[in-house]
Amino acid sequence: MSTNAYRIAVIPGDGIGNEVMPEALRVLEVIGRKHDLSFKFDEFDWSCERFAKEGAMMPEDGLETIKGHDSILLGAVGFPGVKDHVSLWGLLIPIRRQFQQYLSLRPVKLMEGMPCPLANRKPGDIDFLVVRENNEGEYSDIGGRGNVGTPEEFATQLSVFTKKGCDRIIRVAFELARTRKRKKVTSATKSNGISISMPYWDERFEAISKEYPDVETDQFHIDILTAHFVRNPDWFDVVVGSNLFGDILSDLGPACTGTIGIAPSANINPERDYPSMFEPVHGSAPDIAGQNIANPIGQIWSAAMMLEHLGQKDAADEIVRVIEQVVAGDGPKTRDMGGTASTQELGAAIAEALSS
Ligand code: GGG
Repeated sequence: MSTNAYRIAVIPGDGIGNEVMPEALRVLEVIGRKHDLSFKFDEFDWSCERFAKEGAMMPEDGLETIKGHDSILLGAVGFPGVKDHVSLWGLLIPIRRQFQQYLSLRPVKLMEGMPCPLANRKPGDIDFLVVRENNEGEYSDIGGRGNVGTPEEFATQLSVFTKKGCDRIIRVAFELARTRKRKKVTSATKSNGISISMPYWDERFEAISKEYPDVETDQFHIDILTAHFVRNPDWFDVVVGSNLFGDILSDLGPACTGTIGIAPSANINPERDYPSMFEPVHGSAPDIAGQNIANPIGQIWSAAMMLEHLGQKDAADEIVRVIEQVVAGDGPKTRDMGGTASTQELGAAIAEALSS
């Protein structure tokens, strides 16, 4: 019996989630054998398919069922047939909120061997971390429709920016910047157009930044910030943003490094009162689902982030090192990386490189 035994709730979810998840589990088994870690994977079929059969993405006591697990590994959520807001608010968002996973970490790195769509960029030029607020902001269920069925029909939705919510995410961004070489935090804002919540965000950013005089800061409105991601990705170290801005930036960032297929994310409950959840940034990709051509690296790298959170940093670092080795080499590459390999061929190459 291993001294480090972990119970993992596995939710492959929808679409390509079902294809990339087995590759992450394969890699976890291999790294487990090397580092004396054992895993008990409890798999749950919570998904749009379940919604179609049972009328809900997960059972009523779903969160209670996984509350005691050490971590949650999630694939992707959403599929045609179920409205996107129904699937997201029926599974992913309740887990993030009930388990107080207010910190979303989304690393962005240009790797050797990856076809970069930006001209004249080389590995080292793009290496930053998007810190996304994960529990409030623009993602809210407060609002409604009025004057329905009349010419004055409207919809409203309230964004929520609490002092506690802003301060804790901004503070984590500064703490993380302190652990990095460049020690710089960029704030994503839009305080010219969004005239109440975003000036408040700026105010909290300024207040918290005073606690970290050793960390360089800057801030950009989200529109020009997206342009800078493309034109000047080397400017960034830690980028902190609200729920929506963080979501958008963490798709754009990896796209600038070649493919969103490799992008991992961690939904962290820093207090460890609840399990944290690890998922690739990408969604269920219905356009390619069922073809076994999805890139499994985002899911595998997410599993590595899970190991780091569980205190197994050496094992986590080894997985990331091997991913970089495989991407840089002549081995299999999936279509999004310019190759023709299947999901399983790339997953197997990573697992094999790890075991050798
Ligand atoms: N990997 C989970 C997934 O399916 N993400 C797609 C998505 O649209 N997520 C919404 C969000 O992160 O806010």
